[in-house]
Amino acid sequence: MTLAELAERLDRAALTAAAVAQPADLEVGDAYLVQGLSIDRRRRRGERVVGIKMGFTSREKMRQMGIEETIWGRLTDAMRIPSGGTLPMARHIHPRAEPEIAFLLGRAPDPDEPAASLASAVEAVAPAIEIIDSRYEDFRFDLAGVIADNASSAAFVLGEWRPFSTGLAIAGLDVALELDGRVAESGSTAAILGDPLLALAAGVRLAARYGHPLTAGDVVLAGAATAAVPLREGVRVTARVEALGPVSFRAVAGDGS
Ligand code: OOG
Ligand code: MG
Repeated sequence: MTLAELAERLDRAALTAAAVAQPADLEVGDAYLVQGLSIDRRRRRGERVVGIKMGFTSREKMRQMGIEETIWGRLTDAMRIPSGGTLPMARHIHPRAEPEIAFLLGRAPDPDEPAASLASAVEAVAPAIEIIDSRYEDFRFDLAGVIADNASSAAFVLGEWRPFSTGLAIAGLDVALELDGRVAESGSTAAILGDPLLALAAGVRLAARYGHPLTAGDVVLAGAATAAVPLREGVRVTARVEALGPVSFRAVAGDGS
Protein backbone atom coordinates (compact mmCIF):
# COMPACT_ATOMS: atom_id res chain seq x y z
CA MET A 1 0.00 0.00 0.00
CA THR A 2 1.36 3.47 -0.88
CA LEU A 3 1.46 6.29 1.68
CA ALA A 4 -1.34 8.07 -0.22
CA GLU A 5 -3.49 4.92 -0.11
CA LEU A 6 -2.91 4.58 3.60
CA ALA A 7 -3.86 8.24 4.11
CA GLU A 8 -7.06 7.66 2.15
CA ARG A 9 -7.90 4.56 4.17
CA LEU A 10 -7.45 6.40 7.49
CA ASP A 11 -9.36 9.45 6.27
CA ARG A 12 -12.25 7.24 5.14
CA ALA A 13 -12.20 5.36 8.46
CA ALA A 14 -12.63 8.68 10.27
CA LEU A 15 -15.36 9.85 7.87
CA THR A 16 -17.39 6.64 8.12
CA ALA A 17 -16.60 5.82 11.77
CA ALA A 18 -15.41 2.34 10.78
CA ALA A 19 -12.20 0.95 12.26
CA VAL A 20 -9.40 -0.40 10.06
CA ALA A 21 -6.38 -2.66 10.66
CA GLN A 22 -3.08 -1.12 11.65
CA PRO A 23 -0.46 -0.73 8.91
CA ALA A 24 2.59 -2.99 9.16
CA ASP A 25 6.21 -1.85 8.83
CA LEU A 26 5.60 1.88 8.75
CA GLU A 27 8.45 4.21 9.73
CA VAL A 28 7.94 7.34 11.81
CA GLY A 29 9.00 9.74 9.03
CA ASP A 30 6.59 8.09 6.60
CA ALA A 31 3.87 8.07 9.27
CA TYR A 32 4.08 11.88 9.50
CA LEU A 33 3.86 12.02 5.70
CA VAL A 34 0.68 9.90 5.85
CA GLN A 35 -0.70 12.22 8.53
CA GLY A 36 -0.01 15.24 6.30
CA LEU A 37 -1.62 13.53 3.29
CA SER A 38 -4.76 12.67 5.24
CA ILE A 39 -4.98 16.28 6.45
CA ASP A 40 -4.58 17.43 2.82
CA ARG A 41 -7.75 15.45 2.06
CA ARG A 42 -9.56 17.35 4.81
CA ARG A 43 -8.21 20.64 3.43
CA ARG A 44 -9.64 19.79 0.02
CA ARG A 45 -13.02 19.37 1.73
CA GLY A 46 -12.70 22.90 3.12
CA GLU A 47 -11.24 22.26 6.57
CA ARG A 48 -8.58 24.62 7.89
CA VAL A 49 -5.66 23.64 10.12
CA VAL A 50 -5.86 25.72 13.32
CA GLY A 51 -3.05 24.22 15.37
CA ILE A 52 -1.57 21.03 16.75
CA LYS A 53 -2.10 18.55 19.58
CA MET A 54 0.62 16.89 21.57
CA GLY A 55 0.42 13.21 22.51
CA PHE A 56 2.13 11.14 25.18
CA THR A 57 3.45 14.06 27.18
CA SER A 58 2.39 12.44 30.49
CA ARG A 59 3.34 9.17 32.20
CA GLU A 60 -0.37 8.35 32.63
CA LYS A 61 -0.96 8.43 28.88
CA MET A 62 2.26 6.56 28.10
CA ARG A 63 1.26 3.85 30.56
CA GLN A 64 -2.34 3.64 29.29
CA MET A 65 -1.33 3.20 25.64
CA GLY A 66 2.11 1.60 25.97
CA ILE A 67 3.96 4.28 24.00
CA GLU A 68 6.86 6.25 25.47
CA GLU A 69 7.55 8.83 22.79
CA THR A 70 6.01 12.29 22.45
CA ILE A 71 4.12 12.79 19.19
CA TRP A 72 1.98 15.50 17.58
CA GLY A 73 -1.02 15.74 15.26
CA ARG A 74 -2.92 18.43 13.41
CA LEU A 75 -6.13 20.15 14.59
CA THR A 76 -8.66 21.50 12.10
CA ASP A 77 -11.54 23.93 12.56
CA ALA A 78 -14.04 21.11 11.91
CA MET A 79 -12.74 19.24 14.98
CA ARG A 80 -13.65 22.07 17.33
CA ILE A 81 -16.75 21.72 19.49
CA PRO A 82 -17.93 24.97 21.08
CA SER A 83 -17.70 25.05 24.86
CA GLY A 84 -20.92 23.51 26.22
CA GLY A 85 -21.60 21.88 22.83
CA THR A 86 -22.24 18.30 21.78
CA LEU A 87 -20.31 15.37 20.33
CA PRO A 88 -22.47 13.19 18.01
CA MET A 89 -21.47 9.64 19.01
CA ALA A 90 -22.42 7.99 15.68
CA ARG A 91 -19.62 9.94 13.99
CA HIS A 92 -17.02 8.18 16.10
CA ILE A 93 -15.75 4.64 16.62
CA HIS A 94 -14.75 4.34 20.30
CA PRO A 95 -14.21 7.90 21.50
CA ARG A 96 -12.50 8.82 24.77
CA ALA A 97 -12.09 12.16 26.53
CA GLU A 98 -9.06 13.55 28.36
CA PRO A 99 -8.35 16.80 30.22
CA GLU A 100 -5.73 19.12 28.77
CA ILE A 101 -4.66 22.72 28.64
CA ALA A 102 -4.41 24.73 25.43
CA PHE A 103 -2.02 27.49 24.39
CA LEU A 104 -2.84 30.27 21.93
CA LEU A 105 0.25 31.61 20.15
CA GLY A 106 0.60 35.38 19.82
CA ARG A 107 3.60 35.15 17.52
CA ALA A 108 5.45 32.57 15.44
CA PRO A 109 7.77 30.63 17.76
CA ASP A 110 11.35 29.81 16.84
CA PRO A 111 11.95 26.03 16.95
CA ASP A 112 15.31 26.61 18.65
CA GLU A 113 13.86 28.83 21.36
CA PRO A 114 14.21 27.56 24.94
CA ALA A 115 10.96 26.95 26.85
CA ALA A 116 11.61 29.99 29.06
CA SER A 117 11.62 32.41 26.13
CA LEU A 118 8.78 30.53 24.41
CA ALA A 119 6.49 31.76 27.18
CA SER A 120 6.61 35.17 25.49
CA ALA A 121 5.09 33.62 22.33
CA VAL A 122 2.01 32.55 24.31
CA GLU A 123 -0.89 34.95 24.20
CA ALA A 124 -3.41 32.99 26.26
CA VAL A 125 -4.12 29.66 27.95
CA ALA A 126 -7.40 27.78 28.39
CA PRO A 127 -8.70 24.59 29.97
CA ALA A 128 -9.44 22.03 27.26
CA ILE A 129 -10.85 18.59 26.60
CA GLU A 130 -9.53 16.44 23.80
CA ILE A 131 -11.72 13.71 22.31
CA ILE A 132 -9.51 10.99 20.87
CA ASP A 133 -10.81 8.19 18.67
CA SER A 134 -8.31 5.75 17.20
CA ARG A 135 -9.26 4.65 13.70
CA TYR A 136 -7.69 1.27 14.52
CA GLU A 137 -9.52 -1.79 15.78
CA ASP A 138 -9.64 -2.11 19.58
CA PHE A 139 -7.92 1.28 20.02
CA ARG A 140 -4.55 -0.49 19.66
CA PHE A 141 -1.57 0.80 17.72
CA ASP A 142 2.18 1.20 17.62
CA LEU A 143 4.09 4.49 17.45
CA ALA A 144 4.07 4.88 13.65
CA GLY A 145 0.46 3.69 13.44
CA VAL A 146 -0.86 6.34 15.81
CA ILE A 147 1.19 9.10 14.13
CA ALA A 148 -0.28 8.18 10.72
CA ASP A 149 -3.73 8.30 12.33
CA ASN A 150 -3.19 11.96 13.28
CA ALA A 151 -2.41 11.00 16.88
CA SER A 152 -6.00 9.71 17.34
CA SER A 153 -7.28 13.29 17.19
CA ALA A 154 -11.05 13.52 16.74
CA ALA A 155 -12.37 16.67 18.40
CA PHE A 156 -11.50 19.29 21.01
CA VAL A 157 -13.30 21.75 23.26
CA LEU A 158 -11.71 24.94 24.61
CA GLY A 159 -12.79 26.79 27.74
CA GLU A 160 -12.31 30.50 28.22
CA TRP A 161 -8.96 31.95 27.16
CA ARG A 162 -7.03 33.64 29.94
CA PRO A 163 -4.30 36.11 28.97
CA PHE A 164 -0.93 34.53 29.61
CA SER A 165 1.91 36.31 31.30
CA THR A 166 5.09 34.74 32.57
CA GLY A 167 3.77 35.39 36.09
CA LEU A 168 0.91 32.92 35.56
CA ALA A 169 2.08 29.57 36.95
CA ILE A 170 0.67 26.69 34.93
CA ALA A 171 2.94 23.85 36.03
CA GLY A 172 1.28 22.59 39.21
CA LEU A 173 -2.45 23.12 38.69
CA ASP A 174 -4.97 20.49 39.82
CA VAL A 175 -6.87 18.87 36.95
CA ALA A 176 -10.05 16.79 37.11
CA LEU A 177 -12.24 15.11 34.53
CA GLU A 178 -15.88 14.63 35.54
CA LEU A 179 -18.54 12.39 34.01
CA ASP A 180 -22.03 13.61 34.94
CA GLY A 181 -20.54 15.55 37.84
CA ARG A 182 -18.48 12.69 39.31
CA VAL A 183 -14.70 12.78 39.16
CA ALA A 184 -13.45 10.00 36.86
CA GLU A 185 -9.78 11.07 36.62
CA SER A 186 -7.70 13.59 38.48
CA GLY A 187 -4.12 14.78 38.36
CA SER A 188 -1.96 17.84 37.90
CA THR A 189 -0.61 19.86 34.98
CA ALA A 190 2.80 18.91 36.41
CA ALA A 191 2.13 15.49 34.85
CA ILE A 192 2.59 17.12 31.42
CA LEU A 193 6.38 16.80 31.01
CA GLY A 194 6.78 18.49 34.39
CA ASP A 195 5.51 21.77 32.90
CA PRO A 196 3.07 22.21 29.97
CA LEU A 197 5.43 24.84 28.53
CA LEU A 198 7.88 21.99 27.87
CA ALA A 199 5.14 20.21 25.90
CA LEU A 200 4.70 23.40 23.89
CA ALA A 201 8.45 23.55 23.28
CA ALA A 202 8.44 19.92 22.14
CA GLY A 203 5.50 20.63 19.82
CA VAL A 204 7.15 23.67 18.26
CA ARG A 205 10.33 21.67 17.64
CA LEU A 206 8.72 18.44 16.40
CA ALA A 207 6.16 20.08 14.13
CA ALA A 208 8.89 22.23 12.53
CA ARG A 209 11.08 19.15 12.04
CA TYR A 210 8.26 17.44 10.15
CA GLY A 211 7.52 20.43 7.94
CA HIS A 212 4.79 22.19 9.91
CA PRO A 213 6.17 25.41 11.49
CA LEU A 214 3.72 27.02 13.91
CA THR A 215 2.49 30.56 13.57
CA ALA A 216 0.58 33.34 15.36
CA GLY A 217 -3.01 32.30 16.07
CA ASP A 218 -2.21 28.58 16.30
CA VAL A 219 -3.72 26.54 19.14
CA VAL A 220 -1.50 23.94 20.83
CA LEU A 221 -3.02 21.23 23.03
CA ALA A 222 -0.35 20.23 25.54
CA GLY A 223 -1.41 16.59 25.98
CA ALA A 224 -3.52 14.87 28.61
CA ALA A 225 -2.65 15.16 32.28
CA THR A 226 -4.51 11.91 33.10
CA ALA A 227 -5.57 8.70 31.38
CA ALA A 228 -8.45 9.03 28.88
CA VAL A 229 -11.99 7.83 29.72
CA PRO A 230 -14.36 6.08 27.27
CA LEU A 231 -17.52 8.00 26.37
CA ARG A 232 -21.11 6.79 26.31
CA GLU A 233 -24.22 8.38 24.89
CA GLY A 234 -25.76 11.06 27.06
CA VAL A 235 -22.80 11.64 29.34
CA ARG A 236 -21.81 15.18 30.22
CA VAL A 237 -18.04 15.63 30.40
CA THR A 238 -16.40 18.48 32.31
CA ALA A 239 -12.72 19.21 32.78
CA ARG A 240 -11.68 21.55 35.57
CA VAL A 241 -8.24 23.08 35.69
CA GLU A 242 -7.34 25.00 38.84
CA ALA A 243 -7.19 28.77 38.19
CA LEU A 244 -8.32 28.31 34.58
CA GLY A 245 -11.89 27.12 35.17
CA PRO A 246 -14.17 24.53 33.60
CA VAL A 247 -14.87 23.37 30.07
CA SER A 248 -17.52 20.84 29.07
CA PHE A 249 -19.50 19.09 26.36
CA ARG A 250 -22.14 16.39 26.12
CA ALA A 251 -21.90 13.14 24.12
CA VAL A 252 -25.20 12.69 22.27
CA ALA A 253 -26.85 9.98 20.16
CA GLY A 254 -26.91 10.25 16.38
CA ASP A 255 -24.59 11.74 13.77
CA GLY A 256 -25.42 15.38 14.36
CA SER A 257 -27.64 15.79 11.30
C1 OOG B 1 -2.95 8.95 21.21
C2 OOG B 1 -3.02 10.42 21.52
C3 OOG B 1 -2.40 10.80 22.85
C4 OOG B 1 -2.40 12.66 24.63
O1 OOG B 1 -2.97 13.65 25.07
O2 OOG B 1 -1.45 12.11 25.22
C5 OOG B 1 -2.90 12.11 23.33
C6 OOG B 1 -3.96 8.13 21.96
O3 OOG B 1 -3.91 8.06 23.19
O4 OOG B 1 -4.79 7.49 21.29
O5 OOG B 1 -3.72 12.74 22.73
MG1 MG C 1 -4.68 14.28 23.97
